[in-house]
Amino acid sequence: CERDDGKPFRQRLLVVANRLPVSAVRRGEDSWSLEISAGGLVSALLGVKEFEARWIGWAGVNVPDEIGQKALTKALAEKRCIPVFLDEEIVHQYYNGYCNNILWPLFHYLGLPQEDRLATTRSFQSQFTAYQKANQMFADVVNEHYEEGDVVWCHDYHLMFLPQCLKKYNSNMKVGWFLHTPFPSSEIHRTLPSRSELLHAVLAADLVGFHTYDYARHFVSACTRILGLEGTPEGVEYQGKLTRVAAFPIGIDSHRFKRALELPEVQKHIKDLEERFKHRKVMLGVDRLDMIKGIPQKILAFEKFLEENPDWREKVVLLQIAVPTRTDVPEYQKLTSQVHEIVGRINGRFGSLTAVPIHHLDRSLDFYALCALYAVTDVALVTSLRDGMNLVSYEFVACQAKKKGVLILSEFAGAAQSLGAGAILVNPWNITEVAAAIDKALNMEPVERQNRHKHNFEHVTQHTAQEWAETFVSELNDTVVEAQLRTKQ
Ligand code: ADQ
Repeated sequence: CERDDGKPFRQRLLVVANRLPVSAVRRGEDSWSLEISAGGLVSALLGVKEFEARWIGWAGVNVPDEIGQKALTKALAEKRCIPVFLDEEIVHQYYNGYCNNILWPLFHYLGLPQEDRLATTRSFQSQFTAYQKANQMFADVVNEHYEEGDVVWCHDYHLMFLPQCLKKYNSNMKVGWFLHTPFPSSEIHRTLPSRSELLHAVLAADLVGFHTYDYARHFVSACTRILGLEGTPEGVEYQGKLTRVAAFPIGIDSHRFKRALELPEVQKHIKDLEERFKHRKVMLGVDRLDMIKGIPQKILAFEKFLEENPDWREKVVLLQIAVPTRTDVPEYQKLTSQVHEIVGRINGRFGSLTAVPIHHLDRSLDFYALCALYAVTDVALVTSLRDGMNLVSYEFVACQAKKKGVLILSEFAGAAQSLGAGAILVNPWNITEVAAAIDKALNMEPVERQNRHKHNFEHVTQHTAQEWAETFVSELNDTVVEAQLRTKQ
């Protein structure tokens, strides 16, 4: 197998994530159409030239019949993807239940679901069992396709048991695990009934990675306090070996945004938007509609700003683009109505016959439209209550080479550690503080804007997604070699 430039690949890389980077739609008994869903992880790995990457994951559809499974496997193979087939019950218990109802809120400091605490506690054990079972199903598929020398990179909170399952099959497999969310303080992790099992399972990996040094430190503290293990600056001593624990901050493919902004169709889009909002400053929010993104808090802060600054009412607009996710979960449905209600109230209160202060869209935007929006924005508002990293803040900075707009960024997003010096950092729970930050951003002198932008732009263009992936995989290779040398000594 060869790379595009004709050189041989250094190694095979098996990327294991809950979802494959394609969505599958069934067109007939044995025919499928596939659509690539370009998320952050996909673009990160597309840029990795040294490794021949294969994806293993769930295709997001229930395929109960053998004919359908065979046809989908064949179609996916052309995209170097290998499916894990999960039935509806497993998806309900493992994905909707344990992953999204328990681990996701807990890792973002939102605790267990409030209204349904007792019901959740009762169903906890069956969801946890399904979680282990699903992880074993992923491990079976990885093991079936594994070849000696491959590197296996497991992703995210859905697959915390995977390193342990894989090492049981083959202790020589090179296994890394990376968490895309925060890892919370050990005091939060302690409340989880399966706290120890999850830590043991992750520690079976050779390398454990997080977006920030703080998350890595929380993980090591959880291992020392809950499991009584020895933590070192390098990681955790576990069963006679060192499990390396480190921070690997993700980035974006900034060139992709630069190239898009040069396209005539994107330039046209930019001109149209500039014409549409020519007498107003544009503020922008782009988020998945999720509790962790702090969308209601952001809008309330904007309301407070308008309340305190009547002169700005006709001169500023907030564009909030929110992609609906997990729409079948009642808590997410409630969040949607809450956001609609607040937006309606504020537009009724401060709008006029010719202009409304907030444009709220409940949908995803295509890549080019998103780039154009980033480019015309004066102030971006990222107010996550917690966020592993937050790539929207990076994407905004990448598209601001001309305008040099201001980023208001939550101190609880991982990105605050890398873009903190150029952004205005805020506590998203403090609406007065966020309103004051909006005021500061809209009135900022050009020289200060340029200096702040320069700092962030350098970071975003130098610490790319490709660098992130290559650093992780190289470190994983080195960790295994060092461990082998240590055992020989
Ligand atoms: P997410 O929670 O999905 O990712 P984020 O990092 O901001 O959050 O990435 C979202 C991606 O979706 C961005 O590429 C953005 O452009 C896109 N997107 C969001 N809203 C959109 C819209 N309305 N239309 C079109 N595209 C939209 C998780 C973690 C993060 C972590 C990433 C990567 O929660 O903290 O940064 O993984 O590790």
